Amino acid sequence: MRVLVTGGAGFIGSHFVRRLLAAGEEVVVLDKLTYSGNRANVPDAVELVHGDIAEPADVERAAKGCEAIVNFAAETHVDRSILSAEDFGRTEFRGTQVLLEHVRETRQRLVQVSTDEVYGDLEAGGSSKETDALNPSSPYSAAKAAGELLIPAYVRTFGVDARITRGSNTYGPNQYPEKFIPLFVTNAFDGEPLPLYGDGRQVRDWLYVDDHCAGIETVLRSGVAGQVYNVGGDNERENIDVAEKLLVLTGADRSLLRRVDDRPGHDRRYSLDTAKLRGLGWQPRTTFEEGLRATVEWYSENRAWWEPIKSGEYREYYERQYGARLAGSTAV
Ligand code: NAD
Ligand code: TDX
Repeated sequence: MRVLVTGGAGFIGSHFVRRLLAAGEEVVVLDKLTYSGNRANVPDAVELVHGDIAEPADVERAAKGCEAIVNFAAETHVDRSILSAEDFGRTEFRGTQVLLEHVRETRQRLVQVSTDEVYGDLEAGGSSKETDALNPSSPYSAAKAAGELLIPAYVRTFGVDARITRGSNTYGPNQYPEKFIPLFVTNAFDGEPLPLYGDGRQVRDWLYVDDHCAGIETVLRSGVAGQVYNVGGDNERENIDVAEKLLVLTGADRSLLRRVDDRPGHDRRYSLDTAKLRGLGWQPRTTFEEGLRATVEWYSENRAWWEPIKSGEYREYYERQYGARLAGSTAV
């Protein structure tokens, strides 16, 4: 099979590319190389088309000869969507529509990589099922939901073969250091503060990147057109618990952990019911302990990957996001 992986120079997309190559498939990457896209994530043997999923000509050029498209391309950070949401709407809604118009013509299979955040947050107890209503609460998750809603419409109206995955919080090597785990790990290595939002009792369901990719591959190969599949780690943790584990694994001093002002609209808890995907033979295989250890080890051994990232544009973002927060921070 020849597969177009859009957003394949990012975190999860690049792991998916390597997974398909290992399975003997042919891969093409289409990526806009935004701040989080990184050529170094794409294996040399893979053709990288520098372009935008919201541009029909770029999609047509990259998708030529492919049987399927797996769409990872997105603006992916909730905090950035709160600072400025413009690119989120364009890539997610316009970009997904361009991909759908393309497969409407070519009849290629499309897998849309979405997120557990489209369900909105849940009280303690209970998990989101694929049939639950979408109730997003951040500009990021609202954009993801808006793009996703086009999928069933094109399936019903034009009979395209499109499927949706909704993954939970993913972690592992190559994740851009704006997200919680790589931010805390790299800051701990540099002796910089670890900014914990609010009371730190928010719950995320952590999923190792290989397990997320295995779930997407299962949906690509064995899923049913028009269907949605949750991909969760069955691994719900409070942020404070994850932060404490990272302090131990990095050997950092506890005094680095700082309580800062909360994220506006901060979702309290996500939880996924994964029975449907498990019914196709998938299950998460990496324990949180193994996955976190491997992740911390990777960041420790690959400073050359993340040190250049933490300068320039990143520093500007960091100052906007954390400058005032850290100035007013308190001990945890
Ligand atoms: P990432 O930010 O590391 O990668 C996103 C990639 O998309 C980058 O390479 C970027 O250059 C590219 N991109 C952005 N806009 C584009 C455009 N218009 N055209 C082409 N390429 C574009 O993000 P990630 O964490 O790897 O997330 C990948 C996908 O998985 C996203 O759709 C995200 O919503 C979803 N997801 C992520 C998580 C998570 O915890 N990281 C969980 C569930 C779902
Ligand atoms: O500095 C921080 N301090 C902090 O306490 C950061 C960056 C985060 N947090 C908290 C906020 C969340 O409760 O940690 C938790 C995880 O935060 P993020 O890594 O920003 O992830 P989240 O907002 O949960 O969204 C992620 O999971 C779903 C991804 O970024 C999305 O792309 C994905 O769809």
